[in-house]
Amino acid sequence: MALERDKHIAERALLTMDEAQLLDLYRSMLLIRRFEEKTAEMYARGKITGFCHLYAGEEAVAVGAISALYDKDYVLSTYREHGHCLAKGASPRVVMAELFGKATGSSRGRGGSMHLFDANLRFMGGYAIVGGGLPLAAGLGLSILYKEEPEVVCCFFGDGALPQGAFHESLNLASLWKLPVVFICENNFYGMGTLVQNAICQEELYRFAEPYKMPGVRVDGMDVLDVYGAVTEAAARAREGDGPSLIEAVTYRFRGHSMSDPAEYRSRREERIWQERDPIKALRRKILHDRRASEARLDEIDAEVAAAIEDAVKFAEESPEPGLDEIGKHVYAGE
Ligand SMILES: Cc1ncc(C[n+]2csc(CCOP(=O)(O)OP(=O)(O)O)c2C)c(N)n1
Ligand SMILES: [Mg+2]
Repeated sequence: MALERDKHIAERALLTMDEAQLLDLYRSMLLIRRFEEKTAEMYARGKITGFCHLYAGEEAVAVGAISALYDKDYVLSTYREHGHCLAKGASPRVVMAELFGKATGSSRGRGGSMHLFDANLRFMGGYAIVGGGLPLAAGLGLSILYKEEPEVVCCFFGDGALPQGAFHESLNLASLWKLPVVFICENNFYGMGTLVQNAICQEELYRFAEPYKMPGVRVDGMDVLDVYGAVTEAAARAREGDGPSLIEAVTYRFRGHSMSDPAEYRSRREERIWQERDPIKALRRKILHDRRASEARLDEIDAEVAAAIEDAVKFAEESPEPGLDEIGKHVYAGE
């Protein structure tokens, strides 16, 4: 199975996109960044409690991938899923309300940060168990085959999921049954404080595709167009009945593993190097350099996004807590 890929895929994506599409990518990444910054602030103020993992720095992966899908396609993610849920179209209001534990949240305040879910948007969670989404993605893929529908499942997981049995079992079945799944590994170099090379025998993670007889590619996870190009190809392949793919997106989380992690296992220099590759600033530079939109238009989007985040916090603050009489409801399906 070929592991090489067209190096010009991102440039082609840039050329084929119109201004509106490029600005949508910019808006969507910026919305996630501002959302995560506000989440950190609200956490520090005690408005949000419990486990909370931020996605800042990795926005190009969720936005590039999900922009390459149709609305009816399915997305699964991990506990670091605020960005994927927003990129799939969830309202920042509903996501912020969920983080606040309010009744207006996407899981009616029962799930919190790690358990966002929206069946209408086909955002199928939010899983706290490392590797937990992969078997579910394979199951969804099988249900699509049974129903003879044209949809695709896009499953995001971290580098930390690769040593899990669930990863290998899911890729094996997905390949054997030619399931329409795009597996996207967000390689941010760390699983909590452990470096990839201290945990996994094969550092080139995309090479795990080879034994499972599916295409495997490594993309620049700080370049939204590179991710978009690779997922467009993989989703088309899945939709045509040619089975799954594995995409390794190399990226970096700008903050610690969770809100309680000061990230002392990595150097400030390393963090600076990656911050210089900020995916949002990179797209902004590209748009301006190629004169695809004016600085004033981009600033307008910045202001729109800032207003949407303020509105989301206000909504979450003013929303009611779930009532005590409802404590046993919505725990199981159909209740
Ligand atoms: C099965 C399982 N083992 C261990 C944990 C504890 N744990 C939570 S996050 C994490 C690290 C996972 O890292 P990675 O998959 O690279 O994702 P990232 O946090 O980098 O996005 C671990 C070990 C868990 N949640 N589930
Ligand atoms: Mg990781």
